[in-house]
Amino acid sequence: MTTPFVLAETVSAALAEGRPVVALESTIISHGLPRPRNHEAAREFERLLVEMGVTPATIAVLDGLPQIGLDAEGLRRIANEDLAKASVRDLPILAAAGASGATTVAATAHLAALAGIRVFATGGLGGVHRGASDTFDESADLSTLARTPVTVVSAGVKSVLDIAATLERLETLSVPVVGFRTRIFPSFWLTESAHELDWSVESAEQVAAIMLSQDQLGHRQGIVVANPIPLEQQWDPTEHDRVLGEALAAAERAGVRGKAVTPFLLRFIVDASNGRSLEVNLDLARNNVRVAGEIAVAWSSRDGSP
Ligand code: PSU
Ligand code: MN
Repeated sequence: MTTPFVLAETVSAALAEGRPVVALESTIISHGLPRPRNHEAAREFERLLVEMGVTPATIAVLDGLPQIGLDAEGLRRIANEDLAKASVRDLPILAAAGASGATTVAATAHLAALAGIRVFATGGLGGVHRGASDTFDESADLSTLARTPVTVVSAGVKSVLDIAATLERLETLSVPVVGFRTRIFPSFWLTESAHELDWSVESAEQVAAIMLSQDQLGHRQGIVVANPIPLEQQWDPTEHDRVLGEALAAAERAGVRGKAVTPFLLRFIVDASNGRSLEVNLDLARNNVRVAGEIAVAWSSRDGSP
């Protein structure tokens, strides 16, 4: 049987030789960041990894084929074409239609795991939306992590979501959540949320040890590594609260539903903050890429590595 995806040469060589690889998502590029900064960001995230000796694998579906690792033209396409936002359930539909899509955390993690990539960097994880008890709006990122053995480094979840409910769901789904050098769950643009974590790690090696132990225990879940933006880089909390309130009210007024909700809120917030939220978003994503790189290095040099 042929593989249902295309593995870039660089990625297949790194995987075959047991060298570190980090998966990167494309929805953040296509739907989470404005042009042209999104294209710069896509290239920068890859460059940061290469500088660490880690092979980047940006994932997207192009013309029906899931691509694990994009070339320069692929990065240009995800940044500049109006691609569908693709979660896990959309993958077979895009494949059958020969269509293209930017993959969410869920779809990226799924494809990464299929290719044997264990570490993934993103900005923020999807989660339970506010008002979910009425709308049932909970990101497939959560249910996917319950059955996908990929370690996702994020700055927590956006404060547009219901953070408490998101953490409860991760508990129910048996997805471990560890703070990276913190016991407080971050809230994306802000270093802290109001929520404490049970566990924290101090090093990438500790994360690799948890991954190994998960494998030995026969667990098939992913791991959420919550990596807060440093305090001096966070968004001003007062400004954050004001813009967040405006964004939620605007989404309500516009009646946005389904997968349009997250991109709507992100775009509104970038505009209403005069771009400040964008700079913070880029800073936290860079931090996550670096930590994911360290974890991938620790994972590839772990004891008992095949
Ligand atoms: N958080 C961000 N930027 C993003 C996303 C989340 O800060 O671009 C994207 C990710 O791709 C995530 C998706 O997987 O939004 C979640 O969308 P939904 O809530 O529709 O599942
Ligand atoms: Mn949703």
